[in-house]
Amino acid sequence: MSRADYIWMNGDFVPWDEAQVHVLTHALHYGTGVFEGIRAYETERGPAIFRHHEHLERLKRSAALYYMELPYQLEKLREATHELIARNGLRSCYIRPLVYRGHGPMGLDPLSNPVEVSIAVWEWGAYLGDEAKARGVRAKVSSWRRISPDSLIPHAKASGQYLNSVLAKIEVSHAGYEEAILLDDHGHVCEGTGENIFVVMDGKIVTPPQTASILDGISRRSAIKIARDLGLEVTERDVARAELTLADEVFMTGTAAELTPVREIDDHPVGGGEVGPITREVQRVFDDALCGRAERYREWLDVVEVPSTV
Ligand code: PPE
Repeated sequence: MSRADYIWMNGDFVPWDEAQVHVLTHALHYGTGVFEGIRAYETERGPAIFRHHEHLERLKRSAALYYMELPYQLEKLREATHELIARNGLRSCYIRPLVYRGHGPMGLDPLSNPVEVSIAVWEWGAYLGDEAKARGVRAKVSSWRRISPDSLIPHAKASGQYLNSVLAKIEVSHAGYEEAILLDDHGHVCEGTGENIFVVMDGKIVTPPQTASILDGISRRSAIKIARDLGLEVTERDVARAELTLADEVFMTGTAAELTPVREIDDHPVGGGEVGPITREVQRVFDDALCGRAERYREWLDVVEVPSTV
């Protein structure tokens, strides 16, 4: 992992190696944290954060679902992120805000533990491997089901919930695949360990709905908007497992993975095993939007203003 010089912790810019917590931090024991994954890209106008506001809003909502009130206004977190990118001299980076229950009383009632906030930034290259975006990944349906809304909150991006993704990821990587696809508790297709999923059939795009235990991905929303703007039909409906292998094309979206094609699922080549034309087209516009090359989606970019104090 590449490092940066500073991490923002509870209002201060702390040197990377000094950004530490106590071993009795509540979130370390019980997973009581929520986080975001955001990316900034180098654009003509400087580093620009993709859909920053939407990510910060989701962070606040995730925190609220676990009864945590953010001790900072979102605008303050936005400014801190700008300054952090500038202080670290980064042109493009991954951004990881984390809101978590800190050191305080032990036990499952977290309500008197402090709510702490940190933001880290670092350069993070191809998430699913160097060839993933160009050629697609090999995926396998995991034996683990995605967390159910009966016991957790699929819509919250909460630290503890990621044990589910961790199990699925370990399972498929031991089996030699690059990514896992999880089914929901009804056996419908849900999503990847860190990506939403789309299938293309007969020229139309289908993706699992909000009720299928997905995370409401911001890249997902962007891909849906882009595809519709391209004149493509996008339907949100339950997807049967078999449709994954019957599909002409499959792709995944996520902040870390961006738009990544899937070329094989459960040892079946998807379509002809080559990246299909609809995936290519949506991916092309998506990448243009990320890097500020698409005029139409400029409003999605929060250009980093370097504060005069840096
Ligand atoms: N589902 C899950 C479970 C998920 O973690 C992500 C993002 C998505 C869907 C896509 O959401 P969005 O990024 O808003 O389009 N996963 C983040 C964490 C990855 C990690 O390894 O950590 C990410 O992509 O940043």
